[in-house]
Amino acid sequence: MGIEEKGSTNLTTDLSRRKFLNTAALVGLAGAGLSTGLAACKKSEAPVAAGDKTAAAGAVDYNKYEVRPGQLDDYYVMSSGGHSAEIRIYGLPSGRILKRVPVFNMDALVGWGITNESKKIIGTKPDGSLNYHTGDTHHVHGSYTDGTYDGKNFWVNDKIHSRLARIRGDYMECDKIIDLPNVSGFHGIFPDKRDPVDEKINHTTRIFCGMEFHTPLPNDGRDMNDPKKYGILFTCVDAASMEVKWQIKVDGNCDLVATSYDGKLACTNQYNTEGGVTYQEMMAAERDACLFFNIARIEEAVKAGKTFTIGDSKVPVVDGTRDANKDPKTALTLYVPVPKNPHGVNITPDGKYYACAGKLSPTATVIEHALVLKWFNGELAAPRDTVVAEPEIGLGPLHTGFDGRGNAYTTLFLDSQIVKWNIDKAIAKYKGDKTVQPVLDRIDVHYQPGHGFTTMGETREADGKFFVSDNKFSKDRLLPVGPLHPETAQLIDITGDKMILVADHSVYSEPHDSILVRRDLIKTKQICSLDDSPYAVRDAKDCRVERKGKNVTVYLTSIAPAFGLTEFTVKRGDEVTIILTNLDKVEDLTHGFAIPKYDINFIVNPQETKSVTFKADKPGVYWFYCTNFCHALHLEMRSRMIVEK
Ligand code: CUK
Ligand code: CUA
Ligand code: CA
Repeated sequence: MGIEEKGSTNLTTDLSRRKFLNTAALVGLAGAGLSTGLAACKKSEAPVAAGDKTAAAGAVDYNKYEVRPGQLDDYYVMSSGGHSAEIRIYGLPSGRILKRVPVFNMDALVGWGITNESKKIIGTKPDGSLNYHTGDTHHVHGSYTDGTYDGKNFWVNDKIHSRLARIRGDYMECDKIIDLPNVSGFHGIFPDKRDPVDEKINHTTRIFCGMEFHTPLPNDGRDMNDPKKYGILFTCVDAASMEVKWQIKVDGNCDLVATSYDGKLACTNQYNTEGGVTYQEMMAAERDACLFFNIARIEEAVKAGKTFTIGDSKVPVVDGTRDANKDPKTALTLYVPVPKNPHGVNITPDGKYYACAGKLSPTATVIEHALVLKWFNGELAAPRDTVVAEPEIGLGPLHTGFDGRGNAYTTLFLDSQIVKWNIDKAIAKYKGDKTVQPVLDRIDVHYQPGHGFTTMGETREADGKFFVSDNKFSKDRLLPVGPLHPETAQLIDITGDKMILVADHSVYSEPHDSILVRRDLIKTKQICSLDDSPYAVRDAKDCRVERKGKNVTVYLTSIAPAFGLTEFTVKRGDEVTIILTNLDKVEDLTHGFAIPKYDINFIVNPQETKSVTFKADKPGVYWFYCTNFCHALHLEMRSRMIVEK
């Protein structure tokens, strides 16, 4: 893969060609007049996005956004898959799907949930079956160094079973999954980012995890009919060891999570400060909260042993409830009131402000980072004094992205729009300047956007090129494929004053959140290492069958177009483990391995080792064969497993 220097993109290197196309296209249209030129087109020739006025004017040069054959995309999109429980990687601006990374789901291509290695990561019951077959991924975030992605790791939550998964950036594979103790509805997640200015450490060390659903603590049958006694925990996980370091018990609930650039604060929006159990109860208060965590103080409290534990868990827990944190000078937490059932909290790329979208209020609340620190120093009278703006932006605001030029882009679920607003203008208006208008532009999206994100927008290097709107409904935008429509991800050019809708991409159900990562920041490896596995079969001559009683181990290799054994024989009732190493070293020379009727199917990449264990309970001849087209003799790449009666 060609990695260009930082900041260099197809869009810039191809500027001259596109200028030419752009001008030519405009000249062509000018001859007939803009409007008649468009009207003369048949509908099939000029698909115009409903409600996209710029496109309707015929002024958009779509060629500009095309990724032509042989060209590479400028950005990786790391996207969650919701209840499909995976992560998807696609390219921008093309929208081409590049990979689906299985995480909490099973996947027959990779063999995720089938190989011993993946089962160990996912977790198994004593009988060897998977702990869980389902998951619900919402938020993918990357590891940071110096306030930007370093490409080393990615993390994603499982909302259903409250698990946290790590993806290694070189192979783009999940390498660790942990359970969060006593957590239900693990929703928001964010790695810390730590500026070298204030901290000796300048890379991600912790992952913060929010708990959305309040339950009895521990949830072992006590207090079930007394929701007032239910509790909520906010969890800190060590990024390197993936061990849970501490938890803090709080009032309300935790929805989305954000972290400051200086490593000092994490925060979460709360929609259920009421502690309600029905949606009506959860909507009772006019204001809920954005809750801030003073990380250094929490870690001091943990160190000082001001902790308790919950149930069987050994994780130290500190008290972050309102009553216990009334004195700002010692408080671990700050509850900033914000209207109403907020959804989404995001920090600006300059690290100065948090934008918390109102959801049931047509506002976004802007909270200043420096003022939160001042509150913790006892220098502010009230939590609301940290709020510096609360612009009205539209109906159903959910998530906000930033362009690095002082503008925010918020998804409006109810309005089906993206609204562009300026943070400084919002602050000036809040201070009393009646002449300023914070809202700069609006664009229709199709339809009901959930998350929206900008290129590099959650880093110091926000470049303000694209906004992607992940819409929850696509309705008429894509070919119908039965009752469940694909979702639309719409690509919006945000380089100018006006947002321009430039593409509709389809996305499998059901993405929630993505990060848009400049391609030079991701450095994958194409060849695995024999050292990755302690069981690697390092030479085709080492292929053999070893028996210890009923336990049989088959050592196997693959070199196109053959497996290292043309056959092996086991007996009915044996417990068989097959260890397969792909000795091919050529990039992209991946083999598959499938055994019919034994439900085994996985791939081995070059120099990779994987294993499976199963009971040989069906006598007969079974051709195990390569499932991944690898060679002119790919179909001939098959050998016999003979199971004797
Ligand atoms: S939540 Cu889905 S649209 Cu899980 Cu990030 Cu807001
Ligand atoms: Cu090996 Cu196909
Ligand atoms: Ca509420």
